[in-house]
Amino acid sequence: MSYPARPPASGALAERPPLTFPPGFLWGAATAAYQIEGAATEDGRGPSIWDTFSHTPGRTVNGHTGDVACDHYHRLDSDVALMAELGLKSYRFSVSWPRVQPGGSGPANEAGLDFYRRLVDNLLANGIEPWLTLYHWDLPQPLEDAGGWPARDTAARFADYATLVADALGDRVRYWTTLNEPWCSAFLGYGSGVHAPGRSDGAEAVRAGHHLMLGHGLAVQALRAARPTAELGVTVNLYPVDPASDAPGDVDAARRIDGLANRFFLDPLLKGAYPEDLVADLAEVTDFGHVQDGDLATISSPLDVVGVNYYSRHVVAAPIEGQQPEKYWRAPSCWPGSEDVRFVTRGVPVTDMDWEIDAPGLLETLRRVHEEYTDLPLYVTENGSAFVDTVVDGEVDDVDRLAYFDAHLRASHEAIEAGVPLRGYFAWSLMDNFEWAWGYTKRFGMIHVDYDSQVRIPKSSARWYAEVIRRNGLAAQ
Ligand code: IFM
Repeated sequence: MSYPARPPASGALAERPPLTFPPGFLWGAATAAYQIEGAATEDGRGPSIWDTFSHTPGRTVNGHTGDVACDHYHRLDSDVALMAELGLKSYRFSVSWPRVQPGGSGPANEAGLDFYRRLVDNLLANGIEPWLTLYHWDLPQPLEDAGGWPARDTAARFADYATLVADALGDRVRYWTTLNEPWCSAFLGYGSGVHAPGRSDGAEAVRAGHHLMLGHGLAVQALRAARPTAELGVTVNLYPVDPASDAPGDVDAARRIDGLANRFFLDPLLKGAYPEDLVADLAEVTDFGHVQDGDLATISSPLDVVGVNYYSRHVVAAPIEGQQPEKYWRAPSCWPGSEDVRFVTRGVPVTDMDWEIDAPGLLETLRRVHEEYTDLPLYVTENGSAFVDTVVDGEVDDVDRLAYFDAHLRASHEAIEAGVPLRGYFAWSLMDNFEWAWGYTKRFGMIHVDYDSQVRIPKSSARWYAEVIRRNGLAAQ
């Protein structure tokens, strides 16, 4: 088997016809609380696992932390003005759990909620639909101290927190996402340990994944009860997983990694069951004794939308004795029970994250979710790329990022033509921000941020995206 044909990955845009998206297509941009807000100790905010992790020497590049980040907490008005200039139809942000519940339980910290009330009101005043994510990785530290996501009780705490946010904002927020990328929370946070809280134990990662999904299900039930007209969903990060060849060992490696990366979440959330082959693959890691009667019914509580985050494809091959996979999310213990599978690089263009650029993978992913899992409306809730940007005469000409967006929007359009009910697209990210373990060394934004002065400069990609939104599609090139 050879790899599917790949598009030109970056650089100048190829000659292409114009494309128009369906009326009402929701054009957005996304961020997350810990990545942009700063104000880490203000107005009663408590510590999260990311505060603890980033302040632990050696955990993030250059010891970077989210203490100040983009100082969005103090620049809310001017940042929303930038969104309005872009013409965004929607803005996807996350609520910081430790701002709302500093200890992870108990009554709400009203000062923390006030920040989100102001944000939402400001968005609405500018005609921008708020899209609220409840959990983008910043677990209150006291809950981690009590066991974190591997502990079942954390799921119940999450539903309580969801209720507090629904009570405060449910009258003006229509779109609610429970979790962002539970794979990262579980397998990077508790498996490889390259993300907070930095624990490294395959069985705990599997338990964390289950309790994240249980928390999602309980939160969906709580939100549904509190706000019956809200549109509820979850966001998963998905990858096509290809075998490097037709050799049975490579095909089996692809099955295993697809199980851990994609089906671990898609099947319980949308089909109400763990895949049998995955459970068998994990037999030496866990007996799934943490799964209680009724959990899977809760986890698969009916949703209104599904969010897909897409960045790249995995190509994998059978283990070679003595050879270990390399780094970051390829780190071995992200893949409990399949640590020895090799991740193959194909030599196609990559972003500054070293992630291969693969726009057809987005089409494949959207089609798969629709054809194998659900008829629900889908949204690309994140898609984007890090590149090294340079400010020249006060401008940032990020042609590679722009080409990345262009290629992935064309793939999104193709998905719609193929019958996928794709209703919106959120660029990651509105602005450069704290890229987790990479600190501020990776830039994903359409808006450049100078972290010393906090000056924002819309890059070429931002101006281009504004035109895409204005036209509801792509111009001919
Ligand atoms: O920055 C992250 C984001 O927080 C979650 N999805 C992937 C992005 C790029 O790594």
